[in-house]
Amino acid sequence: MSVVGIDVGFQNCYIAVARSGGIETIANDYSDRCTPAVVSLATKNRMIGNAAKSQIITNFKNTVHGFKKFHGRAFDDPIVQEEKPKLPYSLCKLANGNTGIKVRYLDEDKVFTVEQITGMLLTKLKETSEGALKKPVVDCVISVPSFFTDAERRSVFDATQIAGLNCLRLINDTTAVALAYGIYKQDLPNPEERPRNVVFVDMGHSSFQVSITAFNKGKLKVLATAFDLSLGGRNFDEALVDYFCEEFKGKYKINVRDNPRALLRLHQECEKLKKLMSANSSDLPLNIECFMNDIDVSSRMNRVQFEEMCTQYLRKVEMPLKAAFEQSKLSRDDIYAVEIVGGATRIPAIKERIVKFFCKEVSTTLNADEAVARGCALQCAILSPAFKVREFSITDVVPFPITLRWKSPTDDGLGECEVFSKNHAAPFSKVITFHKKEPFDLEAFYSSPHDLPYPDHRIGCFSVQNVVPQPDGDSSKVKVKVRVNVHGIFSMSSASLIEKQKGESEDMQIDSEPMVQNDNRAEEQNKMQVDQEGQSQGDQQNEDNSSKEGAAGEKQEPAAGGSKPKVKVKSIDLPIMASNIRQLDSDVLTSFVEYERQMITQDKLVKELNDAKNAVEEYVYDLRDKLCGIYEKYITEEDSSQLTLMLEDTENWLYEDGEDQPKQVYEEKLDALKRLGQPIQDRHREHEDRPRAFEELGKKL
Ligand code: ATP
Ligand code: K
Ligand code: MG
Repeated sequence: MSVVGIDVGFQNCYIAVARSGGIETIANDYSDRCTPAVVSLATKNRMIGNAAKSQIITNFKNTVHGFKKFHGRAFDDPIVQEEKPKLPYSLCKLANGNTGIKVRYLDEDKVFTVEQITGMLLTKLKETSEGALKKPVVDCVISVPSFFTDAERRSVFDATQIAGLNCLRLINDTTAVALAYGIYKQDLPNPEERPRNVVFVDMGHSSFQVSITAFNKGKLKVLATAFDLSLGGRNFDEALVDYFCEEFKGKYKINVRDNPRALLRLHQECEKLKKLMSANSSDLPLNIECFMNDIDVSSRMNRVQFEEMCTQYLRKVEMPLKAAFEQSKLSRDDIYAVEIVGGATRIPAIKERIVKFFCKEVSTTLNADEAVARGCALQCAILSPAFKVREFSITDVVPFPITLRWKSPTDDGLGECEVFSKNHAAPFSKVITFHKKEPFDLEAFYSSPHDLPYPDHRIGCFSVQNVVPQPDGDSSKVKVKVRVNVHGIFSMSSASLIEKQKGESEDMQIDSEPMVQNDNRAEEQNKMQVDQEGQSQGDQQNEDNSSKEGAAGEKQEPAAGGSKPKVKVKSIDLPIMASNIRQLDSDVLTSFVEYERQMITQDKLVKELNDAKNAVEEYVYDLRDKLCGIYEKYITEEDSSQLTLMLEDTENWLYEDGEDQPKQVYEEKLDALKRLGQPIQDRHREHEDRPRAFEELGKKL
């Protein structure tokens, strides 16, 4: 079983794996630990990651980046509409209202969903992990922003399935960081002592997240989270881009915004400049040759100027810090450390704002780029039965409160109740008891739409079916189990009807008010989950178990009043029909899985073809070099010039008729060349080996 953690960032992805030596981040085929979140579609294949990043300017219409915010969002969603004009590629509205990404692929117009694009990215990350671990990778833990709602989480989860991954947990970015921080700490306070409270601040390319977490030996508990989902490193790039666009309008009479390629180049240069300014407070140059209309442009910028033009963004840093701090109900003295991660926290002015708010120096003990991925891998190791890690329990929070509303067709007992309050512990299950005579609907939604960074507060509708009255005509007791699962997704895991047994009626509570209970069994599971004894605690498994338990039919239940003898009750499992849940339909998902496989095969074929072609080219260059070098003595001058001519012909052919041939043609070409080259190589080797053989013979004698 593989142990892999993946940080899927808006701009940068990192992979960490568990190997015998511990958790380490791994490099991709470009020897880079960072894989850009970019997918480029082309006429013959796809390029993903570093290869795709180099296509951002040359193939801008078909190179997709900055798509993380489209997860779970409709085309008309304000966030999608806000992103749209900034993108060099096109979006469209899908039949179901979702966001489609329009590109040209294999010489056809194609529309991909965001799940498919993230699926492609995950395919690449999966392959990179497989390359490092030298075995298939399926199980993994993937990070999502703590503010992702159900729809967004479900969408990312669908993407993991398209890539053929088994995601054991979608973990919140800042919780992964907290785990990476805490698990190796030997000096955490004992469980009965006052916890160590640490603030984690993560500013990435697109968003800003804060969490406050309490640590004791062997456990962490998230106290509060806050965020600004429109504050990140890219705002600072954009500020520079705006500035230079304006400047160049006057200085060079060019309108950069009319030229997508120039604009993309300016973006890249501004990002570089921004990074340089983090380390350097002096005046720095910006030079771009042949920028547009054959004009070279140049300008200068310094940190003071930069900070001045970014005040509107710098001002926004404080708010989430304050929100998390207030929710945590801690005082500044209660805070042990403020740990910062994420690329954009390297901007000195951002650090200053954080220091100023907490009146405390910030700590950078974690690797700012890799901490999220490392935390994901640690969580995966904890969940994996194959891996031994220190026990460490994680209690996360529900970021947005969730309410259930119920109604049945004839019953006027319409009502609602908040089942999960803000910052309620998660994962967590609750059992709600209803008294009903007929099937009824439960509608789940986020309670406070104004605090929700999502335009629709509905989560889904769950119909509890097959509910019937008791034989005596009374209402039946129906127990419904609701859960915020390990991925932070709301689910209704089971419903059962408790059949009244003779003589028990007095004990039944027959009012229409439902009763909400924390599910003991679920808490037990929750504990098990947090206690992590090195067993697989995948949520799926928990839910499977609980439904099996439910299906056992008869079980002991204490009668109301406690002191009375236990009565036997019969519980009947009820089917639940879920609707209006924002996730891919299963047949659509299946077709996407299949299509992804086809595209993987296609990419592999193209790669093999390119490899075969490159092999011919390499052989030509190599042999030609050697003919005037080490092989010179082993071939007649006449044969050599004839062969050199042939090599030249082959080289020309590669650029002309041989440009685009089937793999077999290149293989045959290479074989033909080898038939001529091999005898020379053999003569050379024989000659080289001879003295060595004599030497060895000499040693033996
Ligand atoms: P998100 O968390 O929003 O999904 P991400 O995880 O891809 O995004 P990170 O990799 O944490 O983001 O950070 C990338 C951002 O950090 C970019 O805006 C990048 O320009 C910025 N950045 C990286 N290094 C520096 C630096 N030295 N100075 C300033 N900014 C930097
Ligand atoms: K990242
Ligand atoms: Mg990030």
